[in-house]
Parts: sequence; C-alpha cells; structure tokens
Amino acid sequence: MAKKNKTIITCAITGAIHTPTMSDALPYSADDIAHQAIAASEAGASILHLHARHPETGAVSIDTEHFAGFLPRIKQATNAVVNITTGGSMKTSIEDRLAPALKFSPEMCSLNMGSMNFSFHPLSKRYELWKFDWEKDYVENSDSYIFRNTFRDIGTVADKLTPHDVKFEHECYDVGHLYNLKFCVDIGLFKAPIFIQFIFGILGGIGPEVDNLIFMKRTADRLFGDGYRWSVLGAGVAQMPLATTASQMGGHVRVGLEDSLFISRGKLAQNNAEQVCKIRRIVEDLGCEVATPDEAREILALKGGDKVAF
Ligand code: KMH
Ligand code: ZN
Repeated sequence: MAKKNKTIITCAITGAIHTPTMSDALPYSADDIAHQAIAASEAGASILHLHARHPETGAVSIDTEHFAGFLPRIKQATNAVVNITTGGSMKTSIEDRLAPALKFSPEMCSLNMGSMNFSFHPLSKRYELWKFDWEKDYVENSDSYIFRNTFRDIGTVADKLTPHDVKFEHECYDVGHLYNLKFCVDIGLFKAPIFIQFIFGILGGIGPEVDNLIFMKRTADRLFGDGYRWSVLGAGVAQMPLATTASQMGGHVRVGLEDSLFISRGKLAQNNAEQVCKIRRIVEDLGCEVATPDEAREILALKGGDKVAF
C-alpha cells in the first residue's frame, strides 16, 4: 500500500505555450523530448505529461507520428506513467486533439474541463528577434484564441477513451470547472478516484493566490468528498511556491517547462529535470516522500504500464 503522504510529481515536458525563442532548454525534437523526459523521470517525476512538437521548427503538433518519435523510447528507458495531452492545440477540433491518445492508449490523458480565454500574448513583448517564423504570430494572436472544451467535447473524449481505461488529469483553471466536472461525474462519465489538476495563473483562469488554492480545494472537497486526488500547477513565477504549498496541504505537484521556463526568479531552467530536482528537494525537506511510478499507479488506480499501445 502506498503511504498516504506520498507526493506524486508530474513533469510537463514541453507543452503548447512556450516557443523556442523563449528558452534554449525547451525541447522540441523527438530526441530532446525523449532525453528530457527520461531525465525528469530519473530525477523523481513519476508522471510525464507529454505534448509533441514539430521536430524542425518547434511548432506545436498533434501529429501521431511526432508522438511516435519519443513514446517508445520513454517507455523503454523508464517506468514512468505517460500522460498524453488532449489539449495540445487551440486551433483544431477535439477529434483531432484526441488522435494521439486513441492511437497510443496511455495510462493517463489530460482533459480540460471548460471553454475559456487562454492567452499568453503579453509574452510577445519580451522578444525582438524570433528563432522561427511561426512564433511571433502564434504568441501575439493568442489574445484571440478560445480554448474550446464544451460539454459535448468532454463527452466525446470520455466516450472515446473510456474503452481504453484511461485515467484523466482533469485540468481545472477556475472554480466553475469543478462544477462542470461534478456534472460529468454525476452523469457517469468518470469513475472515482478522479484526478484533478488545479491550475493557477493562466491568463483567462483563476489567479495564483494561496486563497484561491484553498477555495478550489474546499470546493472540490465539498463536491467530490474522498472520491478525488489532486495536484497543483502554478504557471510562471507561481510554479514552485504553489507546488510547495500544495504538497504541504497533502496534494500532488506538477512542474516542467510547459508551465514555467524558470528555475528561480529571472533565471531560466537548464532543463525539466532541474525543476523536478528542486521540487523534490523541497517536498522531501518539508517532510513528505516522493511517490514512485508504481505508487502513483496505486494512488490514482491506473491500468498499468503494460496496457499501453506504444
Ligand atoms: N498548459 C497547461 C496550462 C493540456 O495539455 O491539456 C494546461 C495543459 C493543457 O496541460
Ligand atoms: Zn499540457
């Protein structure tokens, strides 16, 4: 039995927000994604949250071929739980976003629990010269993106992935998303224990204050009782402080270059593993133990690493 105070570290390796100009450390080739994911796992991440990128330009990708470039290598080299995004593009339908998860049938997938503004356009002002043509427009135009995750979209993901016995990382960016999730649980879409990622600090979602974390947690307690597990993702400068607070409150934590490019204020992280090492040190110094992948499987009731299709 996994002990109750074990902390699961998720590492989100590359995501779909940051671009190559913003940090040389952001991985986008299959080699780099695989190497950084393996190193993050060796550093203590038991879940790897994975997006694909175009290997030459670093543009965000939901192409199954691009996932195929790194998934088997990660599986061979680690025992980590692989979590494939279903939110990897703000410009395509949910059916397209689902394709990698359907093909590779991972133990976990992300599932975004509401439609929202999701913007990172303020980042564009920090850069004069861009490495690749697509980056500037992509970042600047994010003030016009609607991240679409309607109830029908959520239902489609649940219907298509339930036969694959996938556990969802329910991405909740605001308190209303918890109520959306409650509605979905009540109509039987998801079975306990559900896993909620409380997300703070995305422009379009709830802000990164500790008060908000307590409010989200209290609301989830009321809605889901002991039928849920939870983790915290703080975007940008909120990453380490909120992860630290969450671990002290009994929650799990998520770090990685998807969520912040920094290791401390104003200092870029050298890679994903550096962030994993830092949060691991904090979690352990403050009296918790980091969960192994098999302990994470037990805590979240996952199907097992031998039941994936890669
Ligand atoms: N980039 C994070 C704020 C997803 O992959 O589905 C949210 C995320 C979305 O991880
Ligand atoms: Zn993601």
